[in-house]
Amino acid sequence: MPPLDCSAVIPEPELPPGADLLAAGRALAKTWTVGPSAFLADVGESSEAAYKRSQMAKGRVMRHAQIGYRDPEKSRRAYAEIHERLAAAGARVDRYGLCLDWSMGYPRDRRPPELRGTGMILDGPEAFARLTDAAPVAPHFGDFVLGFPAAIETTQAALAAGSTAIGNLGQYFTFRLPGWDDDVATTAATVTALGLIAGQQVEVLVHSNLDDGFAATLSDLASALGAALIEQYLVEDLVGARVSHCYGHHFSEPMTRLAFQIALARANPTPGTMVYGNTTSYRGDEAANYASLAGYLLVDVLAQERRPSGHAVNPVPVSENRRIPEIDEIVAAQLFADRLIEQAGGHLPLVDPSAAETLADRLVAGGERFRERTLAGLAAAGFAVDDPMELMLALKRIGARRLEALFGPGPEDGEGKRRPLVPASALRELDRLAEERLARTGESDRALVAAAGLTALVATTDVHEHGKGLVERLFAGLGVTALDGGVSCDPDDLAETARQSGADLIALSTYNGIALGYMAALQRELDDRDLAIPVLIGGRLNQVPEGSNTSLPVEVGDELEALGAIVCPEVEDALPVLVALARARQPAS
Ligand code: B12
Repeated sequence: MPPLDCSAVIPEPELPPGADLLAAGRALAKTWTVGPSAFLADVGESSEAAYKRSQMAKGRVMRHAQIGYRDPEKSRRAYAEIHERLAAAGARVDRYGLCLDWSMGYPRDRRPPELRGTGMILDGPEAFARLTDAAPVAPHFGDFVLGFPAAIETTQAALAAGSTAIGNLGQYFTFRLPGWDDDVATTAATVTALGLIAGQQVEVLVHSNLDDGFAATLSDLASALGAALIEQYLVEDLVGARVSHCYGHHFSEPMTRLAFQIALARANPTPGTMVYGNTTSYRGDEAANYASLAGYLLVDVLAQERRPSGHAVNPVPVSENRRIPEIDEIVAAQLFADRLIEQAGGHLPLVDPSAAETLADRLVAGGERFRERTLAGLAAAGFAVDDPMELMLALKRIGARRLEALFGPGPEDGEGKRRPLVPASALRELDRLAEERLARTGESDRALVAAAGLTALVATTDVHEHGKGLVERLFAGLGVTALDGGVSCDPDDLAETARQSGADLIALSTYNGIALGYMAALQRELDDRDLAIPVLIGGRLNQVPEGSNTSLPVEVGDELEALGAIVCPEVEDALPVLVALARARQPAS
């Protein structure tokens, strides 16, 4: 791993100073303050953090639900209806994670209409307030606010609508908006918005979903905890606000899930926003997904009963691996959670937490080591680690994998990698899936493909990169060279890399409900370059139709095929294409 070169990472002769951006944000706090909300009025608290502390003291397990439909009226209906139906059944949802569409990340006057995804689009502060007014549930604007070019305007609207938990710092580090390359503007907007939050008269939590950020791609859970500690240094020491962490999507093993909760609560005593559902375990039909739901939720409930950390538990609806869940499905999952919490009562004495406590010790020690080594290593390489603007930009540009290779807490293995102190389950799961799928392929096909020396360009249209990781693992097992076409790659860049690399095929993974528009643009770019190579496409191949009155996405596989793509519902569906390419390469005899 080459040492860090500060001028290569930040070649700009000058960056806007972090102190000036924070001051500008604090100045905005004179006019943009936390507005009234149905939630704060109902619970009689000044902030969600204060409410969380009071519920923790009572030992009550709080609940989170995620909502956000393309149609703002449907989102408003969901806000009211879920609360009302649960209240009628004697249950309560404490907070809503409000899922803005990714196109809301662009400044309002530069939002590209063709890039509208599956999420909610709110047109200005009044629309934010109309939504949060609909029921006494804490509004958490957790996605596509902090970390994006529009961070200042969306933070202003979220505060005015009474939100006192705003995120998502994790997304800053890993998400990229299509066609937007100005990461200096994104960082400056985010630091200013952080100043605006720090300048509030009431406590506003800076939310960060670790799984949206570096944690999804780090191989060591101790590094993931270290990433939380680096964010804590950034938000608390440099900005003067409080950071509140969420984790959970990728935490499939009960032991590490519990250990991480213990470790995080020790490292950061600020109440957590929510513990996310273990959504990566949702692979089957709804009945199978109910087993996954019960499995992770029981761990989360017991964790909160043992040692409340403020995280609301999140019963994710069982349809979520197919598409955004309907209102009925959210209500069903919440009612399931309500009964599970009731039934969890007698379980605690059955649990011996000593192994999880020991693992938590290792996570905290490793996490602290990662933070110390990263900050010291960056400072030694010449980065101004006391300037939030420069520190954030440096971390984002260097990226999780390189930071872990350079400063990770585990010992080096002699081949440029580190042995994880506590291996992350998500990456091991991909290894297992690839082995299982490889075992299903026929011996003769494998031999044919391996002999052909094929090269594939593998890329994603958005942040989801596990599909890409699986394709790369499968291709490695089949003897196909997988070139890295990048994550969140624009169609013109992908076509150009295909031309320059001479790849035999493109393997594209996409999840954000923009597959059709992306494929059409990619095809145009390939045509412009006279490239006629197969494009294999997999992931979540759906889109919200224009003018849809349900806001739910529909499958677009047939339309993708009409555009010339080879649709692959499963990763092994790539095999016939590889076999055909290999046959075409054989001598005519
Ligand atoms: C993990 C995950 C994430 C992680 C991604 C981490 C990472 N670095 O990769 C995080 C937490 C960051 C994330 C973020 C978001 N996510 Co997400 N995420 C998922 C989740 C849980 C799993 C997807 C996954 O990785 N599966 C693992 C792969 C290996 O398995 P698979 O998907 O079944 O793929 C199979 C095939 O499709 C095939 N395959 C896949 N790709 C390819 C490519 C080729 C060439 C081939 C041959 C085959 C192939 O291989 C697999 C096995 O056969 C799904 C829900 C679910 N349970 O599926 C939601 C989901 C995909 N996410 C979704 C959304 C909306 C988002 C967000 C917009 C949410 C938000 N508001 O922040 C953001 C995305 C922001 C952005 N900028 O893009 C939606 C998509 C909605 C839709 N299209 O209908 C889903 C379906 C959840 C939902 N119901 O809301 N997410």
